[in-house]
Amino acid sequence: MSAAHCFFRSSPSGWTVSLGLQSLQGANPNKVSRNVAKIILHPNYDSMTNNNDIALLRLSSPVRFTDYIRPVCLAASGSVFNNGTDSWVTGWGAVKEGVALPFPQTLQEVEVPVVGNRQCNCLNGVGTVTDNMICAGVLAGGKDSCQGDSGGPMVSKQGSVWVQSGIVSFGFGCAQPNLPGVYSRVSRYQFWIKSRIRSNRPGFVRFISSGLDPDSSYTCPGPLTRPSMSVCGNTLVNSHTGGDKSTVPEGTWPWMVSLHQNGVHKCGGSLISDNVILTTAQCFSTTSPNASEWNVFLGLRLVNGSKEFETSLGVLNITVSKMTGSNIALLELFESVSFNNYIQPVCLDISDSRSFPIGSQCLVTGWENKNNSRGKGAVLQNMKTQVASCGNLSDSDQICTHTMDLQEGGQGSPLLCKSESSWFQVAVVTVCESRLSHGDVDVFTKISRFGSFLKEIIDETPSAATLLTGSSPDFSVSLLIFFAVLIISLFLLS
Ligand code: 4AZ
Repeated sequence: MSAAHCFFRSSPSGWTVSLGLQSLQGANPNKVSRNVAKIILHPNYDSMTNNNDIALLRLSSPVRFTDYIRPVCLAASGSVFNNGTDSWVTGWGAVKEGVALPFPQTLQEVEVPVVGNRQCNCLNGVGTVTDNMICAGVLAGGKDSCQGDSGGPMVSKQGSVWVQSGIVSFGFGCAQPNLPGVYSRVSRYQFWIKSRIRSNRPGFVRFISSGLDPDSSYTCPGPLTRPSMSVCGNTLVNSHTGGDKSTVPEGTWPWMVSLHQNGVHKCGGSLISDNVILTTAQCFSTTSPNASEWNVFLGLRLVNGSKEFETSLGVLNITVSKMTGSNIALLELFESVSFNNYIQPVCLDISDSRSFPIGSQCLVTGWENKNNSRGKGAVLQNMKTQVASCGNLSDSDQICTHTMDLQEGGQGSPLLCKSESSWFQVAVVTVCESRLSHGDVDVFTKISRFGSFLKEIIDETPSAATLLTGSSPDFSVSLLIFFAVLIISLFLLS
C-alpha cells in the first residue's frame, strides 16, 4: 500500500519494491526485492486536493514472511483515533525541509500524536483536511514526516499489534509549528482495499480510542475582536522590537498585508485604515492598474501556509500618486475589515511632524522572494536597521537607513519606526530605488512627500481620517489624568 501521488501513471514498469531493508546504501542481508505487476490508483484520487491519496501495488510474486518482512494490520472502518493518539511514522525521507537523509540512509522513525481533524483544518486552512485524511504532529514543530516519506506508513499500537492508521500524504513544509502533517486515513478504505484484493487479504483491526475525543468540540480560535478603531500602530500580540532577520510569530505585524495578482504574491503592503492599503506604485506595470486582478491578504503569516487568522478581500480601485520620481499607490478594499489582534492599521505621519533622528531604530517587514523559498511557506521576516545620514543626498523628502537585504517580494512593504509606543510607517520599500548605490545606505522616499495625495484620497473614506493622524494619547498623559481624577474624587468624597 502506498500513496497515489507517488505514481504519475499506473504503468508498473520500472518500479521495484524492496522489503526487509534497513538502509538504502550498504549491505542489507535481509533484503528481498520484487518487480511490480500492477499499480492500482484510487479512482477518486484528486491531485489538486490530495483527497484519496492511496494506491495498491501488486508484487510480481509473493514474498516469504521473515523476522524482517511482515505485514502490518490495517485500521478497519469505524476505527477511532482520538486527538493525541500516540503514532509512529517511518521512512527514508528528508530529515529537514530540503535536507536529504545522509549516508548510509538508515530507516528513520518519529513519534507524533494524532491532531484531530477539526483542529488540523483550523491550522492548515479550513477545507484542506477531508474525512479521508488524518493528521499527526507536534504543535511546537520539530517532528514530522517530509519529502520522500510519502506513501510510507503511520502506525499505532493496540495491545500487541501495530495498526496502520495513515499513509504519508502531504503537509505545508515539514515540522513547522502549528502545521501538522496530513496522512490518508486508512480506515476509510477497507471496502475499496478488499474489493481490490481477492486472496490473502490484509488483516483489518478496529482501532478504538477510549473516552471522548477532545477534537469533537474543537472550534477554530477566531481572532479576538478589538474595538480599537481610533488606535493605530499597536501590536497587540507578541509585540517585540524585531531581530536582525528573523521570522516572526503570528500577529506580530498586524498591518502587514500580502498583495496577490491573479493568485500570486506580488508585493507587500500596509493597512492604513479599515479599508485602505498603502503600497508602492512599482507593484503595478501601468499607471491605471486593473483592480479586479488584485487580492489583499490580511492577518497572514505565511504566503501559502497557516490560514488561521487570514482574511482575503478584493480591491475596489487602485490609485497611483503621479509625482515625479518614485510613487505610492492606495488600494481601496471592497469591504471594511474589522480590527482584531491580527489585523490593525499602522500610523502614518503625513504632516512630517515627528522626527526620527539618525540612529533611530527602524525595521522593514516583508515576505522574502517566493522564488527563494520554493513557493511554499515563505515566512514574514523583519529586518532591523537604523536611520542613517543621507550624506550629500540630504533632502527633506528622503530618509536613509543602514542597508538591508531587501528582496523583490518585499517591495511595497513598510519601513517602520517607533515613536513613543506606536509604530509609524515612514516610507514604502521600493526595491530599485533603495538599491541605488549610495555607499552603505538605503534611500527611501518619505511618506510625508505624498501628504496632499493621501489626504485627497483618504478624505473619501471618512472612517480613515481619525486613524491617519491618530496616535494614542501618551501613556504618561493618561496616567496624569487618571491621578488627577483620583485626587479630585477623593477630595469630593471627603
Ligand atoms: C512530501 O512531499 C511530503 N510534513 C510528505 C509529508 C509531509 C510534507 C511533504 C508532511 O512527500
